[in-house]
Amino acid sequence: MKKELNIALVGTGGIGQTHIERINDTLKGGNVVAVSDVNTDFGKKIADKYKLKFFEDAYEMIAADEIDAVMVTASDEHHEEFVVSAIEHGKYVFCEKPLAPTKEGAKRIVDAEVKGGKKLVQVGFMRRFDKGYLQLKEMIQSGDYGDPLLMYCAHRNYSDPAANWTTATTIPNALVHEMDICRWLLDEDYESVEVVLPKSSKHANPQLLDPQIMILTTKSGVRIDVEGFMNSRYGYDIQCEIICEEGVMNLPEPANAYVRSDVAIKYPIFKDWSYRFVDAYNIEIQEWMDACLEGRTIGPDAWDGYVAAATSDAAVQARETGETVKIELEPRSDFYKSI
Ligand code: ISE
Repeated sequence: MKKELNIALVGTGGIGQTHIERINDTLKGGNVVAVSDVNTDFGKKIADKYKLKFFEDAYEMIAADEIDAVMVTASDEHHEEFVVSAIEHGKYVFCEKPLAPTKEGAKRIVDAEVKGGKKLVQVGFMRRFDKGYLQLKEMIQSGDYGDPLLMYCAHRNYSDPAANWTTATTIPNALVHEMDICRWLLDEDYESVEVVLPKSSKHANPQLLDPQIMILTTKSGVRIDVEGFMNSRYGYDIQCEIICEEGVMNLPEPANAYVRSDVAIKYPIFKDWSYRFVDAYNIEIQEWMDACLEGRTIGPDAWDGYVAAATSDAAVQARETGETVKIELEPRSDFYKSI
């Protein structure tokens, strides 16, 4: 068995760079050795910064004999082409969320993987590796509190003018995390989705209605209210409350010391997701590399990416039409066994 993976990374923006740093400086079992970016000048700068080989042609990089595994951190609309290329070369591929911005794109990835006959894809739904969410899942599965009936979730970003949020990108880029994590926590698929648009914040840019409320209903009837607020103006804040028949559970706040001062008790919260979920990212990528070295996959797979994309498409349609939209999925192949 190989001891270290040579990893090629496509897309050298913010998340790509944090993955290069965590893999090359903190984690064990692999190194990012090569990168590619559609923006050649920028990609070359990043390659120089981290002393990596730069490929102008990402497909050539993915195909190269020296590359064992691929990481796709390109912009969402380019995920599909690189993930499919990795699959066609029989290489393990970690793709940041969303697997693809549409259901059709994600389905083409699923089809390519099934055709190749081997599971190779992991999707970057890092919350599944977060200690707090894992504790919630364990509590639900214990059955000690009865069945979950309702969930209240909030996904609040501080406010990042550079992120250029639009009403259309909030659902597939941000709320897609909620779609995946709630389905994983409850271990069941969704029946339908609605979206409600309350009064919009004056801090939202003109292309964004903010906040949005997405209401998911699972097959067994659990109702999940998700607030997506891209301009909270106070921090990056993720909330999850699960109302069960005999108890109510909450996602723990990240542990931060607090101070009594100035007639108040204060403790800091994170401003950005990369800090809030840093441990989850590290565990996720470490486990991905361990699994690749052992010739297997773990965590959210291409089917999970497809379900999230189908849910996200339905939510977009629900927002546009004001209707409750049924979430239709293709039949799941035995290739993908469980949620
Ligand atoms: C960002 O793209 C992410 O993926 C974060 O995990 C998410 O919480 C955030 O809202 C997005 O901006």
